Amino acid sequence: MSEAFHPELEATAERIASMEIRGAATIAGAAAEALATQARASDAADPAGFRREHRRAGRRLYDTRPTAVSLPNALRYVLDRMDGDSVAELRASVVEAAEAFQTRLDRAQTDLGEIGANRLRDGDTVMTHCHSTDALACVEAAVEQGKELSAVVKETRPRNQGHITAEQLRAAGVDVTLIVDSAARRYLDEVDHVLVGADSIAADGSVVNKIGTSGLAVNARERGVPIVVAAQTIKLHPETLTGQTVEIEMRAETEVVDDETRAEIGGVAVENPAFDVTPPRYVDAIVTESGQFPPETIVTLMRELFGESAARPWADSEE
Ligand code: RI2
Repeated sequence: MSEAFHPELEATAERIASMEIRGAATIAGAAAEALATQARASDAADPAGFRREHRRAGRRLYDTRPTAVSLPNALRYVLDRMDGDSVAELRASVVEAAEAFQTRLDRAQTDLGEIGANRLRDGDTVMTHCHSTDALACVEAAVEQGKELSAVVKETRPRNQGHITAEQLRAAGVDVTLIVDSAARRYLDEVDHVLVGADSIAADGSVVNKIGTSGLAVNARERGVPIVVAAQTIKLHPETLTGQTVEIEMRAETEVVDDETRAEIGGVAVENPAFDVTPPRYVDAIVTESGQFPPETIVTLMRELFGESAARPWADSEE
């Protein structure tokens, strides 16, 4: 099986691309686990073959979705720790790094939740967009502290991840009202916070999150409602430190209109960008496991964590 992808790694890659596995933190954990599966089953003949196989496996995972930086950051974490003089040592290093990554991920979300919960007062109402486990962790921690909360949940077209948020908040004991995306401004006067997650955060504090976040933030600012972004530090995009931009994923038009509707409408273009960019001036705070930050200061944390360089330990496409 040397140099081939393990069927489970291939399945994980396909499930990330199809969004069966979705959400930036969940994708990161799944990618790290897939590398561990590849390592456990590897029959590479020598250390060089093992390294090549895992750099290629990293590339397979990297190519699934372009926007959430948690995916390449997970690959960096595991592949940078691939170390040893024998296949057995290399295998152990990859498995150990993947396990450590998952532990850090879980701990970061718990710590972030505690910090985010401090912003929420008993009786507050939050407005959410899409489904973010980091954002949910803040609400769940506040509920555990005994605070009673309500939520206005945007359905989040085209894939309606707001339904997942509605279900999970309801299960946590939150009073939930589901609205269509275009009703958001009407309800902003009734909420105390806009609370969203992030797929990537750029060095200038721009927040890349589910399409519709930037319009919501502009409207919330106009209404005087604070915009809080819950994002653990694996959402910080190190390549933006050197001026690179974050690629916005364009998804299939079939997510927006089915074939029948498409035929009825006739010859129009359909575009389906999955994410947008909210400029830092519309964001009040970024809540991470290391504390909460005004967006303009996030670059300091990013430098501390990543230095000035962001290596790409996965294989180049021609390898
Ligand atoms: P957590 C999601 O993207 C949403 O944009 C959400 O805000 C973000 O990932 C972060 O999710 P998608 O995978 O890591 O649904 O907070 O396209 O769970």
